Amino acid sequence: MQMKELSSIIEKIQALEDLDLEDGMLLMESKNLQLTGALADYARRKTVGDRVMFVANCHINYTNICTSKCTFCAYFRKEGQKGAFTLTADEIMEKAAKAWEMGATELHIVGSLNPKLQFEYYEDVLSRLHEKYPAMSLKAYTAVEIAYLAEMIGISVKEVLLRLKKAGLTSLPGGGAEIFNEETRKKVCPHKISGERWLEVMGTAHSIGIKSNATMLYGHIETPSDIVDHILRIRELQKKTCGFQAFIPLRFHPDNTELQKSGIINFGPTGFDDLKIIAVSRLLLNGYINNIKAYWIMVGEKIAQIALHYGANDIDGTIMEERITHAAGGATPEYMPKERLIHLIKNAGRIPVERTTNYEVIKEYN
Ligand code: V47
Repeated sequence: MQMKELSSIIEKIQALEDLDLEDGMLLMESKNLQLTGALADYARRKTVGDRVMFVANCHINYTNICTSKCTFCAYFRKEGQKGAFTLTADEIMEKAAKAWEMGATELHIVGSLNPKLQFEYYEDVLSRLHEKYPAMSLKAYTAVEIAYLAEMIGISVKEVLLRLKKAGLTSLPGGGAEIFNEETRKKVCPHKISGERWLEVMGTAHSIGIKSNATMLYGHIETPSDIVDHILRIRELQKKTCGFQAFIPLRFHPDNTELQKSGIINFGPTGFDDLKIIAVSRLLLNGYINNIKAYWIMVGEKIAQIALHYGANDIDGTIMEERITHAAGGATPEYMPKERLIHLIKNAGRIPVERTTNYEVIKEYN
């Protein structure tokens, strides 16, 4: 596809008009990555300028015992299986103490659907953390975990969220969205809540003042139209709630997953795919969700840096510990010191800005 074929899109982007499904498909099918990237870079500059955000954060995965058994996941274990674990609240406090010492301002706490854990555990973890470290934000529990808790104890999603907010919850991470298309979702996560339900939980969170992120898992069996559809459904909800703070495309890692073991998928996405998805995300969401994250843990340091010229304006953070990608063959380190994040951003010609979870500026590194 040459420049001429993208010309209708160029005009729309210049006029700051919304791109639709057809425009998204044109972009997805184009092999003109440089032009797509240049358009996304233009859109990024128009809305957020040259600042690139990062956060001093620490991921804590509290359990890997899960009933969901998603075919793209290498992280989960069955109860009693080798490698299964659940952290106690004390163990989580120890990890938080280390993160605090290392300068973290955010804890990203995500687990799985573990039937042995009572609701009090989730509340207790947040309230103990919040009491001891009130200055650290608690970005915890995906929409999938929230829906699971509501069902488990028979109360509404809103009540679950209100109780967790009271205990210290700051915001929700964007995990569990995977891919919304019903047919594809049935194959990659048949036991997980539907895409509609995921969006409903997020809408409820936004309605009571809890911001969240949104993600999309790409590079498995989804089609280009699944990608465009997924992003546009997120944009639709954002038009109503304005509650999403960032969009994070998650690069599928195939090692040790059912999708790979069954021979359905042999390879993960290429560098071309990674940059294309970042650019398309920026172009479809621009003006609605203005923070597009290049998650270095999944795309790698080099692509994450280059993605800053393809529409991304956020590079996530220091992370410190990561299990989900690494269980599936992720080869990046688990920790990136702040100084290195700053170096990567500056070296790409951008202005590093340390942010809070809710995108307030902590410090600009000029
Ligand atoms: O929901 C699972 C994905 C997600 C694999 O909100 C996999 O700031 C790749 O949501 N290959 C969890 N991905 C991670 C996540 C996240 C990460 C960083 C920042 C934020 C944020 C959210 O990881 C899961 C699932 O979509 N995942 N298995 C895999 N094999």
